[in-house]
Amino acid sequence: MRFIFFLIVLFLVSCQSDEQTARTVEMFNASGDMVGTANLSEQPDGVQIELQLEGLEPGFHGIHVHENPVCEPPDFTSAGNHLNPEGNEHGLMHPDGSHLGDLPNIEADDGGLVEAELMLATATMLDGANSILSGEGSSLVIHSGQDDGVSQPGGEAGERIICGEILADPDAEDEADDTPTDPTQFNEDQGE
Ligand SMILES: [Cu+2]
Repeated sequence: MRFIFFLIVLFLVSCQSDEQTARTVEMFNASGDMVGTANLSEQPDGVQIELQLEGLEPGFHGIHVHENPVCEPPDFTSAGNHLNPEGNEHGLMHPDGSHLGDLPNIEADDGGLVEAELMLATATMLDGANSILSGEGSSLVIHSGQDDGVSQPGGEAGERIICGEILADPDAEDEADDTPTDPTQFNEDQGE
């Protein structure tokens, strides 16, 4: 019994240290509310994304990995363009496509819920030119409308409504949060 307990602990510890190949990303809407999660894990043929979301308009929504790990509501333009290290055209149905960050549309049910399992083909978490954690990282962005799979530059998928930061170093941000507020900075913020 004690040995089994030891195995379980070992398993949990090894999961935690595996941050570079598996990761949970928190997803936020334009009001700053957390509306779900995306579990990322590296597989032989790409990065798998297990998505659970609530509060969407029923129907299809475009979803892409964007190039900056910065989700500033309400418009999330801070996320930048689609992740596209190879300089391709946008769209999974485009003959000269696609962007590394292109994904198939997701569908929200009548209750606004999404439960989907997607594959970001040929991407890796950490290694090589197709890494989604290269530089500072990237972001996962969901749009108000459906991606048509061919229009440039973004499939006419409409506004960005949900965003999650895929940070290269998530611990760095935690440390920043723990730092006491700099009173000088506070004064500067007040002056704006
Ligand atoms: Cu997008």
